[in-house]
Amino acid sequence: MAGGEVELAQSASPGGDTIFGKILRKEIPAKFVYEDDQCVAFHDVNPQAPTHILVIPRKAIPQLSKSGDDDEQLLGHLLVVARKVAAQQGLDQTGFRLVVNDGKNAAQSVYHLHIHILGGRQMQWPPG
Ligand code: TR5
Repeated sequence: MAGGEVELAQSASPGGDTIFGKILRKEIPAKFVYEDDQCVAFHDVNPQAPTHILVIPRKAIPQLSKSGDDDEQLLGHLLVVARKVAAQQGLDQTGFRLVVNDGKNAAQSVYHLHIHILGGRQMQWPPG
């Protein structure tokens, strides 16, 4: 099955083949603020707010809609880490926004699941 082969290829190359895979494998540098056995968090290279950090799983899930029910613990863990990182950055005092872009209409540009943590300024709603 083609989908299965893609999954196998991704697990054969830890972190997958995206730019985030290279960051996970420390092949290119990033400003890490958090690491554990399931995920890492680092500063976005093109920040859209005074604080803009990405939380990404070590598992190469391309996007939220491609995650499985068996990823439930990992997905919850990413949110817990986002909460901890936001607090570490002092954003729990003022508020912050979490964003997960999924697919073309959401303008996802890197197909390795990531949660954006944005803070340090007043956000607007609705998002563009
Ligand atoms: O649009 P989506 O939700 O896919 O977000 C992808 C995010 O990855 C954007 O906010 C980019 O600015 C960010 N990005 C892209 C690169 C990159 C990065 N953040 C940190 N370091 C990066 N490197 C080294 N290279 C990138 N191409």
